[in-house]
Amino acid sequence: MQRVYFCGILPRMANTIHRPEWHLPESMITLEAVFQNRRRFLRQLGFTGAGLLASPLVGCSKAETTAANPASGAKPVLSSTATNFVAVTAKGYPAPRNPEFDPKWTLTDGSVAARYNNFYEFTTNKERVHRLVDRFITAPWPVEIGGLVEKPMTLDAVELAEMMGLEERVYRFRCVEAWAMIVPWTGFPLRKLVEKVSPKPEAKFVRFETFFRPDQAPNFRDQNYPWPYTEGLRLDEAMNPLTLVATGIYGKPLPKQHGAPIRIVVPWKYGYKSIKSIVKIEFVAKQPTTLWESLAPDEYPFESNVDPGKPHPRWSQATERLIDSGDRVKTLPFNGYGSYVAKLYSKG
Ligand SMILES: Nc1nc2c(c(=O)[nH]1)N[C@H]1C(S)=C(S)[C@@H](COP(=O)(O)O)O[C@H]1N2
Ligand SMILES: [Mo]
Repeated sequence: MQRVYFCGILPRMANTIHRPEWHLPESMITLEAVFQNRRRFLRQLGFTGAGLLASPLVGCSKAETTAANPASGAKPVLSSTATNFVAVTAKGYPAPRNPEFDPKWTLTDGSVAARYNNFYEFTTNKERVHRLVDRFITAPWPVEIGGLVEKPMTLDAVELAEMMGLEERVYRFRCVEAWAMIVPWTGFPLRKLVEKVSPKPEAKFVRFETFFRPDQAPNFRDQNYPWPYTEGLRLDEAMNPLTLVATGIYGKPLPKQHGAPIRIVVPWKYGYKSIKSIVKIEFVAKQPTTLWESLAPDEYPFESNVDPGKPHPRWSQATERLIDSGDRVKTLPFNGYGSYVAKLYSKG
């Protein structure tokens, strides 16, 4: 048996043994390059004042401090990738927070979330993704929306965001590996986009596809997976008001490691359903094949709703670890979103 960190035993594709790679803590890496980058960027914008250089560019948005984590007030953080700098000029940011999704939960530290990512196109090592995204080009970014619809369209991710309008929502996020975070996403409900393209009556599922550019992300060549990464939802899941098309996080456009420039967020399902850096959205009649389901159907089935009572074949799903505090908390059915979605799965 051979193991991969997230997705474990891969019956058909397994030909590599993945071991964890331990890295120097971020604090031991020189910040000089980051500082120079930032200076160059601000100069391009015509800012030279020292005052500006002292302000944080990456929102480290702790909504509040807690007893468990008393030192978690807003603290300045230097960005680890040049990507984050795009944020300063982007239109529509920060977007107004939707009061329906403004819970009084403590947000995960944004700099921790930006350095702990699953993005297998780059590497299977969550702590290294943010350092491997430099060659990834995220603008321009045409998104093709088609299949069984009356009004197919192809437009740039930036135009799409402008057309749909942006809002912010704080959501819980639960990876199948039993880690979790609470983050503010910026985006718009997928439902709005579905209505714009008018699905035909035969359309029953939505299929999503990520970019496939071996010259821009190293793991396309290194890992023998059935690329590109694909995912899917039933049409009623896609239409649920919770399903978000995200273009930003922590009040800024998505950094590359979080799936720039456009991704899906499905908060009641395991994280792998929340597909990143989407190039294609297709309406189809049959349940589409997804990358993880094709690799290990028993472990990563199509539906994949968060369920503490249903263990993964190789580990319990009863609890989860918050990535910044390390606190272990109980996992909730549908990741706490049962009032929105349980009805989608009740028979009769
Ligand atoms: N294209 C693509 N999308 C992806 C993944 C991936 O490897 N490639 N990983 C998924 C998994 S397993 C998780 S947990 C989330 C992680 O999102 P984050 O890095 O923004 O926290 O992205 C999901 N979307
Ligand atoms: Mo995940």
